[in-house]
Amino acid sequence: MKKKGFIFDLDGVIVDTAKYHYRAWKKLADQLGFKFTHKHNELLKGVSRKRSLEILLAIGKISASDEQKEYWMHSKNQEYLKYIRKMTAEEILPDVPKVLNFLNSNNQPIALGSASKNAEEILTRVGLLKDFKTLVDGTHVSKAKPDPEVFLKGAALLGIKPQNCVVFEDASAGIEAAKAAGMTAIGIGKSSNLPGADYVFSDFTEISTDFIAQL
Ligand code: B16
Ligand code: MG
Repeated sequence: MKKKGFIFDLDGVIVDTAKYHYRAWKKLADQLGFKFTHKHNELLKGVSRKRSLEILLAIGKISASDEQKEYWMHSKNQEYLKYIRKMTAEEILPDVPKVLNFLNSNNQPIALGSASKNAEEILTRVGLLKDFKTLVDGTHVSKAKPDPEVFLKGAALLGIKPQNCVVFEDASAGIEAAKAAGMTAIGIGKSSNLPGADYVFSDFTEISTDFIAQL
């Protein structure tokens, strides 16, 4: 198998942390006195914490000082961490270990490319940290997806040219970022939500190792 770089998004690809983000943001919305629905939560997928708060406050038609926003982001994250700290390997999405093991046993380097500042904690909790050669997360990037920064940094750290990298993403902004980086973009989810992806699968159970080997 030809050497390539493989870059995985975290939330929606490796684990489903969107439900925990939802509960934590909903608690804040409840305190602020407005409704925050599952449909609203879709708008926050793949988006940074700061941008998520801005979207949430726009839904509630609330304006606030930067200091107040910092405080709300901190308290939301404290609430989110309560859920994260209870995560186990059982929450890894189906067949993700199959793909990671296949890549590692074929000496294909793997990076994480996530917007989350909690990425290392999550991978540690579910026992997958050892599978990654490098992590690029929300603590390392200044420009959020759809900017390609997160994936270009991942490629550089893997020492693989962007055109030889493959990205797995569940968010449309992430697919856009991967394509802007000149990479092969594999969407995980519904093709109607992931325009521009080179391939789309509903989850890793649909991705065979033969398919990965011929990429
Ligand atoms: P945190 P990903 C993203 O993860 C989530 O999809 C998004 O909903 C969240 O706001 C963002 O991480 C930041 O997360 O508050 O933990 O820094 O999909 O890029 O892996
Ligand atoms: Mg995601």
